[in-house]
Amino acid sequence: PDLPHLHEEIVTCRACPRLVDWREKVAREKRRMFASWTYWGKPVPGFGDPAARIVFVGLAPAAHGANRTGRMFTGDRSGDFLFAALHRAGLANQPTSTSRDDGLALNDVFIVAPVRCAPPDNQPLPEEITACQPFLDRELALLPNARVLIALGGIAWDAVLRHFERRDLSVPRPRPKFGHGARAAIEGAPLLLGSFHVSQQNTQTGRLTPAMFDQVLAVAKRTVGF
Ligand code: DU
Ligand code: SF4
Repeated sequence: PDLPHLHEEIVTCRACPRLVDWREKVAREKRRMFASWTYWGKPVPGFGDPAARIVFVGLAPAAHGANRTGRMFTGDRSGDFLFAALHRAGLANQPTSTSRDDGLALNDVFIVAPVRCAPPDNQPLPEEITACQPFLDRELALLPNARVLIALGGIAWDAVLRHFERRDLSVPRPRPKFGHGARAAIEGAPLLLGSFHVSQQNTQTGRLTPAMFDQVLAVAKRTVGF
């Protein structure tokens, strides 16, 4: 019915045996540099401004990032890149994010993901994406002001199109294709924008530069009139 209740439901989910095992094993074994942490080790709910007009759709928690801190993109390299960009754009009050109580607040932005538990090798299985889709559907339904959805990668893009279909919106066939800078304007839906994911694999190799990401953010801000 509301975000806090949905979030309680999300964090207690154990529907995917492989992911429950993995998230808890990582939380027990930890990484040496985080030995003093009590890892979150549970599903990760969305985070940000509930009145957001711009919504990011990621992939899944990182084993030693959100699976440790309990907050989307908090405590890993993807988050370093993302929050720095949001801060440059005036959408976050600080450029870094290290823990759930670090004072970070997003302005007009909310962050969700199609898979809420850290997957081995950052690769969820199709049945795990399917199992988690209702949480995405329900969380997006509880963001009444969302006008732009930014899909970080192809898995997010596909999950958003499935979400639109489940809302009986008319998604063209063949479906619009994901790419960096791709757009899908579907009647009755928020504008869907594609961006390469902010993972190290993209940002350390130059596949995704800060300038490329800022460009997508600029389109989103222009669309909502930020
Ligand atoms: O307790 P609260 O003000 O509803 O905030 C919960 C949580 O959401 C807090 O960690 C900050 C974040 N947040 C935000 O990022 N942007 C907002 O506009 C409001 C809350
Ligand atoms: Fe539940 Fe989603 Fe985690 Fe699967 S991935 S256990 S559906 S929260």
